[in-house]
Amino acid sequence: MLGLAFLPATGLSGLSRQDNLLGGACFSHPARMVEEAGIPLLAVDMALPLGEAAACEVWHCREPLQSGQHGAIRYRQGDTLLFGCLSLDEAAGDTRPPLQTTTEAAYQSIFQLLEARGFGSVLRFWNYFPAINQESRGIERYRQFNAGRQDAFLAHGRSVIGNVPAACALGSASGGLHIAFLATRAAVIGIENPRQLSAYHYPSQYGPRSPTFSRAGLVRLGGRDMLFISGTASIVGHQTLHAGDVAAQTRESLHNIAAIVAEANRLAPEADFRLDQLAYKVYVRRPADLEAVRLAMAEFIDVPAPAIFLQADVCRAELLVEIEASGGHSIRAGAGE
Ligand code: 3EB
Repeated sequence: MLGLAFLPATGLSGLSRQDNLLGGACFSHPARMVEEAGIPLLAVDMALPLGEAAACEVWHCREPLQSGQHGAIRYRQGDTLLFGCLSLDEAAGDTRPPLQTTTEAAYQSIFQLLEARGFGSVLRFWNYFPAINQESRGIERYRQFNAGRQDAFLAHGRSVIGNVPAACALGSASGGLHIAFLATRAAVIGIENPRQLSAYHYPSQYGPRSPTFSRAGLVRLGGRDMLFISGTASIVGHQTLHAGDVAAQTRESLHNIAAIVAEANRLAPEADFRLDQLAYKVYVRRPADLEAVRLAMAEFIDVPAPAIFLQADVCRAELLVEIEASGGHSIRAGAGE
C-alpha cells in the first residue's frame, strides 16, 4: 500500500519501474536537484556525515498516481494518498520577519490544495530551513517559523492543539524554506508521549507560539496500521535533558520513541510496532558526534534498523540530536532493484 525507500540519488530510476513513486526528498551538500519526470522531490542542502554523496527518502505506493501543481507546490496523488513539496525563497511581505510570512504563505497554500483535492488529514510534515537557531529581529528563526505555521492552521479553521499532524523542523545548510508533506483521505489519530508535555502546550519560554505538531500520527491504510513519528529529541516534560552529552541525548530520544511506540500499540493493538522494524532519519548537529550516536542507537535497538544520518541543526540550541521514524509500511534501504 505505502512504502518508503532510502536510496542513493542514482537508485531512483530503478525503483520507478516497479513502484508508483509519490515523491520524496534528496539530501546532499550542496543541494543537488534530482530530476525524475513528474515526481515531486525536494533538494535539501544537508550534509551526510557518513560521507555518501546523497541520500533520498522516497515514498511509493500501489495506487495509480497523477501529478499536479498548485502554486509553488508540486504534488502527486492517488485515491488515498497525496505527497507534495515546495521550496520558497524567504520573501518579505509585510512588517513580519520574512521567514514567518513565507511559512504562513506556504502552509496556507498547502491547506488550500488539500481542501481542494479532498485530503482531510496530513500524516506528516517535514520542514527544513537554514539558520534555525539564529535570531533576527529579536526572535529566533524557529520561533518565527512556529508563528507562521500556527497562523496558517488558524486561518484555515484548523485546531492547533490535539489531533494535529506529526512533523519535524530542522536547520539546513543553505537555501529557502523547504516543506514536504504526506496527506491521506483516511482518518489519522494524533499520538502524544506520556513522558513529554505536548509540544502544542509548551510554555512561552520556548517562544510566543507553541509548535503545532503531534508526537506521532497513526493511520490504517490498506488494512495495515502505519505510524509516523515526529522528530524526537532529548526532552522530558518540556525540558531539555543531558546538555552536552550526545550519547545520553540519543538514549533519551529513543526512550521517547519507545514510549510513543507503546502508545501506538495501545491504541492499535493489532499493529505490534517494534523499534527494530522502523525506518529512522537521524539528524546530528555536530558531525564528530556521529559515532557516539550510532553506538547509542545500536545498543538501544538490538537489530540494526534502516537509517539515514544527516547533519542538521536542531530546533533548540542545546539539542545535539533528533530522531524521526516510521513503520507499518514497507521499508527498503539500499540501491533499489
Ligand atoms: C521537540 O520535541 C523537538 O516544530 O515541527 C520536533 C518535532 C521538534 C517537530 C516542529 C520540532 C518540531 O520540541 C523539536
